[in-house]
Amino acid sequence: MRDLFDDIDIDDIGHDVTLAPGAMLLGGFARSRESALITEVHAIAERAPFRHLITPGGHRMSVAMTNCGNVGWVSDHRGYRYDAIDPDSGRPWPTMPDVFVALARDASAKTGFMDFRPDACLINRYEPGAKLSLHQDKDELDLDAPIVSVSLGLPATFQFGGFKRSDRPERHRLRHGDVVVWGGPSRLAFHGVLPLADGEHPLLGRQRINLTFRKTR
Ligand code: MD6
Ligand code: FE
Repeated sequence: MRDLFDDIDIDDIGHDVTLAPGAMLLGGFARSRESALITEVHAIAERAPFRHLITPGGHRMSVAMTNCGNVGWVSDHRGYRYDAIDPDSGRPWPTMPDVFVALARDASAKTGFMDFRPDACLINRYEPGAKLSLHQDKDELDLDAPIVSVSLGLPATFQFGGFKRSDRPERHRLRHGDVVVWGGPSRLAFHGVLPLADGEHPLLGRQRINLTFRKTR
């Protein structure tokens, strides 16, 4: 029987790892911008607070979410969608900060996707125990654009699978400052995040923040 963590790459700290064709983990790529990123996350969360969305099936998500950009990802009993208005406030989502736009562009260019211009940034907040079940990101109209995913705070175990939910996913540790870029042949791969282990991060405390940048249309 396979041990729970036997396939985690523990040698990848600070290194770039190809996860699959079109998918790269850029180790520590966002580290040098950490304080500007965290300042902006706090400012966004003041205007559009983190909330636990309800899935169309009626479940409360353990991950709390907010957004910035022209549109934001929302879920309720009617389904998943991108909406220009924050349903909690009735106002547009906060503008995407320049430091976010530049990070998404720089990370995607390093992976070979030039001139990525996201119109949405979903911000996920994981507290100990929170998880994200295996899913595909397929609510975006433009599947030619990659997704850029930035990890801040506590480390998490990312599952990266195949194209069927039943394919056994690989596991990769995502640490503070790591960026995953994924597109092309990997764009519709299944992926998820295992329940967050408790811990204390010097900048963010007992939480992990994930930014995922998308071009939705
Ligand atoms: C997370 N990320 O890392 C959740 N989706 O907290 C995602 O769901 C994700 O990291 C598409 C591409 C990259 C990702
Ligand atoms: Fe996703």
